[in-house]
Amino acid sequence: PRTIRLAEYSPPAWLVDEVALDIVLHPDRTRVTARLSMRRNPAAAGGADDIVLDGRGLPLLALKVDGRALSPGEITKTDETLTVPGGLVAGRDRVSVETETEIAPAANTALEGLYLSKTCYCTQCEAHGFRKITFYPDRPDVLAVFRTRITGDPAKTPVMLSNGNKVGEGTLPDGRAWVEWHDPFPKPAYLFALVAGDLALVEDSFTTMSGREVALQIYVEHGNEDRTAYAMDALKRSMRWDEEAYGREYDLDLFMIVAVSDFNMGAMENKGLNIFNAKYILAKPDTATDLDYALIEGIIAHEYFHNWTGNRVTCRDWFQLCLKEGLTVFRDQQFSADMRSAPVKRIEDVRALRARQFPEDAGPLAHPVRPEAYIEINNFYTATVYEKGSELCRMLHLLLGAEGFRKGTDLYFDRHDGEAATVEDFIAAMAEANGRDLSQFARWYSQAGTPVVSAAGTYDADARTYTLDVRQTTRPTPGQPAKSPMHMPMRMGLVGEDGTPLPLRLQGEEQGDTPTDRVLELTGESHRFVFEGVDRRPIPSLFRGFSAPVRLETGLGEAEDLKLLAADPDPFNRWEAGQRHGRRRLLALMGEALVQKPFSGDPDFCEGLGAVLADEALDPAFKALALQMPTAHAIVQEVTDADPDAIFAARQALQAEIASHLKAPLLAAYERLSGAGDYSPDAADAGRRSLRNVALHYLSLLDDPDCRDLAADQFRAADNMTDTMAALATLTNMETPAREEALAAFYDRFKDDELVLDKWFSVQATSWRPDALQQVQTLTGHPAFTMRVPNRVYALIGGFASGNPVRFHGSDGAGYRFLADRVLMLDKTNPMVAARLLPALSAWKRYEPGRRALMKAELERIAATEPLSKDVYEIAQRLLA
Ligand code: HT7
Ligand code: ZN
Repeated sequence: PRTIRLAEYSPPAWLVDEVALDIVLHPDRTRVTARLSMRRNPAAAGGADDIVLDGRGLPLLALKVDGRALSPGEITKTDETLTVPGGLVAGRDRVSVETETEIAPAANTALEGLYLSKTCYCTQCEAHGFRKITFYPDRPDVLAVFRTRITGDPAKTPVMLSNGNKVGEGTLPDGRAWVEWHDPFPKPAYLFALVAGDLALVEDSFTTMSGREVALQIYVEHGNEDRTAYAMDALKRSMRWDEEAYGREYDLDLFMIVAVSDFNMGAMENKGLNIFNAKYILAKPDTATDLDYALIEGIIAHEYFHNWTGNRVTCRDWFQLCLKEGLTVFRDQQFSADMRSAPVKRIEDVRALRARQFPEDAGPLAHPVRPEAYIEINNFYTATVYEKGSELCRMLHLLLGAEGFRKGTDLYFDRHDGEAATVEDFIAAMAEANGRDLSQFARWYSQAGTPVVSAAGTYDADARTYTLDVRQTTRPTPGQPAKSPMHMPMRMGLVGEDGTPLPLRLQGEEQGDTPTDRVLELTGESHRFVFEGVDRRPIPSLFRGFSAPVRLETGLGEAEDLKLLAADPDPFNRWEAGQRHGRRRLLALMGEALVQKPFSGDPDFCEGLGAVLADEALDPAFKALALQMPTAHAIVQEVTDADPDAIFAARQALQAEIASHLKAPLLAAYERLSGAGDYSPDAADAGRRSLRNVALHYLSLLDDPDCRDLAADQFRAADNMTDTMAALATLTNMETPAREEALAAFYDRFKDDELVLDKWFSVQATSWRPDALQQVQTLTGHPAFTMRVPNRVYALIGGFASGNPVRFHGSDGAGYRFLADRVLMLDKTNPMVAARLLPALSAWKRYEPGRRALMKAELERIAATEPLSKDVYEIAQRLLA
């Protein structure tokens, strides 16, 4: 397969001003006629003036250039492109190119291009789906105005949607219906969308800041109308927030969202017609968990925010993906922080970053936020591009301040509205709007790997000074052996033993209003900061709020971490200190097991956690996070020759110790938090449920008559899906007849609800019982299981491979074999989803020799298989390199 390189970018020789699509729907023979009004690109290098259209696996039924039909001998056609030689259009600056082709949506199992989700036609064009629909220069730097006519059987597709505004509709003499849509905003083909089916409509409206009325429409399967209220509300809040926070107003008179059951990813920001995985739209209390609600809110916001960051200003090429994704993730994180608790949201985001992006940056799949080469762009919709991309925006926000950041985005939108931009354009706008030099900062986009920052402090009681030395290094990553220092903000404070904030006056600064929390900028390999007027030995609280995406070696000991856990005024670092100590404990327990010592205890840590639990001033959602110990995945990142059984045993021991030490307060909290009254998905109620369910988790680890029936009782009494699932997950791990009863009752109640059934599959996939793999294998034969629906695959296969750190890694390698078999099976029908399962093996080099060899063997087996999609081939190669 061919490698595409950023360095080889060249502008298109021909642009498209307007495209008229005529699509006549049929499951096996959809006719697509496309008339492109093309113009020579004045910015192109010249010479290469062939007209090259992408078209993947499309038959060419007819081709006209300026009205003249061309014969096959006059053009060049491959399975990927159609080329009209420049000689045929010599001397002409504008040409019209008309093609006709035929496609089979019902046979499209890859879910890219035009496909059928059940009986509903829908599209997914990012990144390269449009070329599976018609011949077109399918690249994001070609922006055109689209006019789309759709014809279909009104009995089967009474709803026919595309981007923009509906400008006409009618009925043909043979009874078929047609509609015509016109999108006045020039856009790249990846933002094209079409939906046609028998769908129910839920309507609302929004008045923009300039007083325009926008019709809001959510289309769902009939029967799901009562599950759209939260999504609609989240949409209206997103629209208002973007006006208030960024001055961005919606630009069309209609905004549509469609929920579909079959979708490879979460959602898609097509202009004026967002298409969503139904999982991120549909919610009511008895079917959706608090996490589902939070994801719906965040993803609705994310796709809506793309209207400016991605659509109005789009990307020049796919290497610039972080330009729209990183910035849009940052905006959706800011939105959710404003809607909910900002510290809790920050902790959750950092947890996700560490769980998904840090391993990526530390392993064979490491790549810069702006990659420089790819074989299959679908493989680069990664945590690095999205989540680390967002962290880079967050650092700019901190370095420039909220106002400076806003000045930068204003300039970026003013300058590039209607254009396809680059990361350089974004950085230039930020730098110029603020009079700052961001050239070193830009390195974050091109240098992969997570910097390690180590800190060491010394206190001089006589001089009342505290000297802080910090040093940064970044380990080599694939293709980047040597690293340079990064420009990063370090938000920090110094606190006394009881958490008292101490003044932060650097040597040479004037006395006066001294802050107790400030941002220092690191640019070199090492820095020394000398703080004066420090009247007692401080504990440094560094990278508050996780102010830069680094691994921090604090140099702090147990006692200091326990003090920060008790009293750091920065909530993020308070949580962080607890996690650091939890990790320390887990590593110690693993060490004890290795030399066959009985597990030691740590009553001080348990007391520290108990104090957090008892603190009336703390948000329950924060307490829930603070009480959870580092995950097994996190520990794998910390050790060499990881042994999943040892990690599991240490985690169970540590949690059991915490549970037995805190049994009384956990039970009291469990009782106190048992919510009465109507369910609300808001952050406060969700936080209380979260803490109660953490308590349930701990208490269920105890072999104690007071706790034994809690999960089964909760399962029976629950009136919302959050509590139901927490109880079911707990029961699924247990050896009790209540387990089978609960699983059967759940299935019976929800067997016709596909989104809830996914939860039933995934809860069994993630069970830590020794027979989990066997259960998963059995479930692949369940009548409700299918490899054709991505959500189901992610729930069962993905749940097992990525969400079951102990049983997936069984020492006989059966888990790895199972995953590889499923990846190979899926590769034949849906390569994108197949490739997204593979990173479950990406940390293979971190495991002990036995597992390492077994994982490697499965990767080699995959890599040696023929034929293999580009998607799976590329990931397997990179994992083995
Ligand atoms: N921009 C969207 C990405 C996406 C996608 C990419 C490749 C294949 C299928 C896809 N579905 C959605 C979603 C987003 O980040 O907003
Ligand atoms: Zn996005």
